[in-house]
Amino acid sequence: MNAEFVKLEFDGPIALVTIDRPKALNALNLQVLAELDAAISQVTANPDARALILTGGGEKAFVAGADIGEMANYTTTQALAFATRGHQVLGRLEALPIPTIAAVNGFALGGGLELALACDLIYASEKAKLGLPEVSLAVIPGFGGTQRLTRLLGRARAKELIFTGDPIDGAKAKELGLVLEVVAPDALMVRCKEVAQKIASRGPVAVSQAKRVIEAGADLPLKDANELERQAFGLLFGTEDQREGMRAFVEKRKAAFKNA
Ligand code: DAK
Repeated sequence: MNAEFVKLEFDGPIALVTIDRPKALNALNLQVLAELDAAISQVTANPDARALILTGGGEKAFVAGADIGEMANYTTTQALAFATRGHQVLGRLEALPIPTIAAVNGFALGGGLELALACDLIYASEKAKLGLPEVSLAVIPGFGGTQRLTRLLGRARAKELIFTGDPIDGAKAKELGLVLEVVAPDALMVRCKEVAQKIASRGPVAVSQAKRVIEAGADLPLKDANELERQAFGLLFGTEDQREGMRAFVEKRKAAFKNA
């Protein structure tokens, strides 16, 4: 991939995306968003990808936010266009049919935390600092942070983080349920790859249907959400992988799934 700030590598079934602009602590400008968008397209086009890990390049940051220098002189129209672009790209990341994991290896502030929030699972290093400090700059989160954080933590906790703008460390983020685990910096990628590999070993159609019904069901009344689950459960019995998974169990061997 010919990109300056976003690297994409495939390690077997795992897509590893690195926002790599360490001189600006991986801040998101329009170019980074465009390159991230292109990386998402490449992952979408790879039928062998089963999980995606997103992290930040360099030693200090996951992503320290939207690029403040680029935004500083935006007009209202430009700000709206920037927010539209951010929502579009993060929305595409969120809508990937494979699970996505944010490996938060340092600062995840503003747009950086919003990017992590668009992933399915968040793991953090002991060096991580997470927050939505936008009100310190007299703006509000513009890439979905007010909504995704509120859905994840509830209104009061999201309001405290957003109104104060104070960053929190990994331990506090874990206590709140924002991150799943906090591990030593050296162990972060190992842990994320372990989780990704495990997910990749499961029935791919089932994993992606599980993601779909969890996401789509979250915005529906329980009765309608359960109906989504019921339909997906039934449809999975029309897949080759369901036959293989259950036959392998009965035959006491490892299943060989085909994503079919
Ligand atoms: N943007 C641009 N450059 C950044 C940056 C950012 N968000 N964060 C850091 N950098 C740059 C610094 O300017 C510095 O560049 P040089 O001076 O070396 O050229 C370099 O990265 C290293 O940063 P520091 O020297 O500051 O490093 P420290 O270790 O001292 O401090 C820090 C690290 C993360 C505490 C500090 O850099 C910091 O406070 N950064 C800003 C964090 C922040 O406020 N993040 C939120 C950004 S606002 C919207 C759309 C989107 C958004 C809002 C509205 N609409 C369109 C409505 C989203 C907003 C945000 O994300």
